Amino acid sequence: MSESGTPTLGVGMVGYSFMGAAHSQAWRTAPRFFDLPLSPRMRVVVGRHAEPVKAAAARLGWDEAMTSWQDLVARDDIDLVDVCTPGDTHAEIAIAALQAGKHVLCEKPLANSVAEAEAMAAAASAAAERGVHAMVGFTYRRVPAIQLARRMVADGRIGQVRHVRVQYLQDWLTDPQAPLSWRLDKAKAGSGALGDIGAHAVDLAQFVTGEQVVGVCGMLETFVKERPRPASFSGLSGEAGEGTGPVTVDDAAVFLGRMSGGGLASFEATRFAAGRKNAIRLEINGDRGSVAFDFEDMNLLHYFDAAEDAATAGFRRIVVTEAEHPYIAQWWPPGHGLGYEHSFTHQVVDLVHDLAAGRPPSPSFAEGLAVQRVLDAVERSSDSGSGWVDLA
Ligand code: SOE
Repeated sequence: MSESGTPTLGVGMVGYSFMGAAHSQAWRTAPRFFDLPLSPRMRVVVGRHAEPVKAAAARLGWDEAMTSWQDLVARDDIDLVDVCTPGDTHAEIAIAALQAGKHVLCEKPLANSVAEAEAMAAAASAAAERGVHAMVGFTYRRVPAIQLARRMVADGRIGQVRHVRVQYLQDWLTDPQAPLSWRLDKAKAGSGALGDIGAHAVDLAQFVTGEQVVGVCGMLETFVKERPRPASFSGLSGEAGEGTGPVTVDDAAVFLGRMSGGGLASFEATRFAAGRKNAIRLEINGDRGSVAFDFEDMNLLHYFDAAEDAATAGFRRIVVTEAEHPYIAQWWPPGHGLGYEHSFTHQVVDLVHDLAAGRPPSPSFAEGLAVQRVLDAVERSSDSGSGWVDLA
């Protein structure tokens, strides 16, 4: 029991690089801005190398550092395992934690293959019968403007969905001298832009429309096939070394999709969109209007109402910072805006409420598996060059 009298939720996190830092911020911040029914206790952070993970524990606010996730999942004072590692270890850690009776929050994409994702979804389904729950970390769902877009589509404000257009544009690999990292190694990451940021694009398309992608046709490309090895080891870089090494994943993915409601979708996920830093651009066109969002202006949602008088109609700019908007009342007055890290805090808030209520969190591992199936279909379409791959 915590000092505030609410039951404690003992948390252990595996991995402490970029996602580990974002999740640590969320575990620290959520109870300070939101009234939570459980009090998260940041007990343990796990990493492979003792000294760096000990420094990370001090920097990120964890009580202890360990070097064995197996020992973590065996601890009685751990109620939830937060998996912030590259995709090649998601399945073994999450399944072991669920079988040990620990709730799991697992970073996206759920896994590096459909087979692994199926095993994770099966383990989560079995654990749910014992009141043990799992969530996959598609955090962009928890940007207030995205939540508003979903609500507007669900309320029929744009009518029947005809077009879904999602681009996830980054440019951190545009320079051919940018060094190798674990994200460029298929054995660690499973795929490149497709799984890393294309997974977000697919999940957002399905989340905002409430529909599923039921067929795809796509192509993947690796523009730069050899890169310098990183000069020194880090959690982000992976193994260091001399000379160059192969890039074994895609640099960019471009694919078409058909939505379960009959609409057409187009997706782009690239790390070569020079000048675009983290531009998640989503536009849904319906037969009564449109919504449009760009993460680089993440506090805005643009809305077009086709019923408006043509003489004065046009996209209007909604500043999504009113107390009526999701999560905003706990933060700042109108117009002050939120950032990237807030969606991670919202993820913790929703997860803790679900766990306290005994509700299955969303996105579930089954939803993560559905995204994995789309990614796999895009890879099969690209590899075989055979065009359309049905998912129905
Ligand atoms: C790198 O592309 C990355 O860190 C993704 O892995 C994250 O999911 C995204 O939020 C930001 O970009």
